[in-house]
Amino acid sequence: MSNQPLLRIAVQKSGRLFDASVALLRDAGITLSNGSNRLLRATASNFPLEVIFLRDDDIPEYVEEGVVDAGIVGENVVLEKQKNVEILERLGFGHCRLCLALPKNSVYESKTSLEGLRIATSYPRILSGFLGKNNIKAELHDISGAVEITPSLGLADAIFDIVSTGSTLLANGLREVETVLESQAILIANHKLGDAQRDIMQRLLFRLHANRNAKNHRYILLNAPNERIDDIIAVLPGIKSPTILPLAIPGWSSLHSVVPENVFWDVLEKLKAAGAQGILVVPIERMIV
Ligand code: PRT
Ligand code: ZN
Repeated sequence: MSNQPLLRIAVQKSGRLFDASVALLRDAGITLSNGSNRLLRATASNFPLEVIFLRDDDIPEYVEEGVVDAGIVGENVVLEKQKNVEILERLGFGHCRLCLALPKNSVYESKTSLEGLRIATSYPRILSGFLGKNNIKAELHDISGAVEITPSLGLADAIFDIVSTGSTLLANGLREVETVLESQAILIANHKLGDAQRDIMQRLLFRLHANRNAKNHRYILLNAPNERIDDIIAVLPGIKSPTILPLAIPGWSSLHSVVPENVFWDVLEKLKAAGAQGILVVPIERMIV
């Protein structure tokens, strides 16, 4: 290897975030070619990046200490570890929430119902913060796994744990009573990145933003009689203004525009009502705004 500067990024070695983290880099045009130590690290062949595979619990500390420059990890882990790292980006995968749950037949009226309970969790710091903020005193049991079964074993009255679909709670006869934190995978970085690493990070972020914008938008093409163009433009929330091209048939035009994904069904209905015909909606590969 040359001694060209590299950005070292930590990714979960195996587990729920692994596939999406690797896909995020791949979609940013980064090809990972595994070196000799293939289980621990991989270097990119076409971008100055080295990926170090770690347990997610270790990532915040490694980033804080500068062993790696950056990391992809759940926000829940970053907040629990209380490491001093910079949060650069929410990545849109690994969504979950940290919730308090009680046996389904127990009484729960408000947060004060938690007073004096034994609560089992792997997230004692986040839980203490929540209880402290609400002036609730409870007995915390710090448990590293299988938190959901502790109430049925008589070890706890409540749990504080990660929930995604809620089926694990249901299977253990528990019900969610409070959501304390909404979490997703985030990109974190060391506070004191060198100039070269910061530049590489900017290039990576540029690519991630181009992909995210593309995913959040659709390209719309439609035909319309010229006299309807003003009405149609009025319902198009385009990035700037739509492109208008004449059709071979006199008096008709083709309009092209970019529409946010979350509103495009509404926009389609309005376009049709405004006289648009032959509407095409296509995905966008990359989008730089
Ligand atoms: O080995 P390593 O330490 O790296 O991994 P890990 O076992 O600590 O973590 P892992 O791979 O389970 O999760 C990594 C991250 O994924 C978490 O820190 C969260 O940010 C995120 N995430 C998203 C989840 C879930 N969804 C999730 N559902 N983490 C855990 N769960 C658990 C949940 O606690 C429950 O026990 O999955 C189970 C199923 O959830 P339900 O609600 O869908 O039934
Ligand atoms: Zn872990």
